[in-house]
Amino acid sequence: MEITSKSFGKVDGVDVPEYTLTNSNGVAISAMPFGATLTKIVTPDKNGKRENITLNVENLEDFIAHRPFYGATIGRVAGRITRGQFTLSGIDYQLDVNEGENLLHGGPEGFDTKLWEVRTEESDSRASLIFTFNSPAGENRFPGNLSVTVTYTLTEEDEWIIDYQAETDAPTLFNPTNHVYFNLTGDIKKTILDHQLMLNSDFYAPLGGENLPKGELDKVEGTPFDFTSFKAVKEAVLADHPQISPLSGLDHPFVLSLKNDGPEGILFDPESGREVKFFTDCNSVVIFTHNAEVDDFEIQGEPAGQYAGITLETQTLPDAVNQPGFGNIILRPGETFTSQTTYQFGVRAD
Ligand code: G6D
Repeated sequence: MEITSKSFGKVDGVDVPEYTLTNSNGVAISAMPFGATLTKIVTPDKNGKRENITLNVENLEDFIAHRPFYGATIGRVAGRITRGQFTLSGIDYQLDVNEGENLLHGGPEGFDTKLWEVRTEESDSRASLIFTFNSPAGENRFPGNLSVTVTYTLTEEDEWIIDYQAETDAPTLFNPTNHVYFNLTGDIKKTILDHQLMLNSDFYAPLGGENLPKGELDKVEGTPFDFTSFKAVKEAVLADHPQISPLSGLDHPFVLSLKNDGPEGILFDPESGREVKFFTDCNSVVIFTHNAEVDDFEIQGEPAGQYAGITLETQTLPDAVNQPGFGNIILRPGETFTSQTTYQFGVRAD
């Protein structure tokens, strides 16, 4: 295992390092403490060619100015909270909203906009970046002082393990995710439409107006949302379906079966042979297929095009605090929140 670091830029005069963890198979992950953000994943393809397989912002200025969420830690609450409102312990809360009347990805002062503390840990078989951040009570008008630790670990088994831990001094909400976009071709000028996807998911959450979950869970069977066996992402993204056509793609939560006898999902690129398996204890994964070109900054000299990446955002179902049956995202004093998601990288021939 090797850990290196270089400067990624400065924020308010403070140098922001980008760390790179590399294992003996040539798999490397890079991350920076601004937003506890994953900036790069380099893996070999079936011919041994090492390339970056994520959408990555190339400089800190663009990351701060345009807030693309690429690779960032999202919190306190991932996804949308309807009208930014919820009731907890008999108290009605109104959060600061940032997408029309709703809250998206933690609000205007989300975790991705914060400079976290970082330290490293290393052993023979693994290396970790440990990010910590204290979110004060009242941030985005959330209750409770929340102390958060997010650990990124690279192993010799080619796994990127994300461990979340948090504690609070008053009842609050916590539902983090990582907003990494994969493009397994290694060339972000190509799309992810020909990637193959498999998910242990029999239900998805349909969206209503403003991309808010309707509160229902619908069967995937017989719909383009059925990824219970491998199929090309484009079969869903380009489908003529009332949940998909208006969005020009997927931006949907899938309920995970959590069978615990293998990965919850696998993304595979037949051209490069690369695959990513993911394992999680979260009850859902949000699949977002980068449905429009992002042209307010450039990556490799060009805007990131439509379908340039696909997310596997593991989390409790979005808007859970307002949708019965979506899961519990309430954290209380005396409790320790823990959650783990693992992405495992590999190659296969077919
Ligand atoms: C998320 O679901 C949301 C999208 O709607 C949003 O545009 C993106 O993050 C930035 O996955």
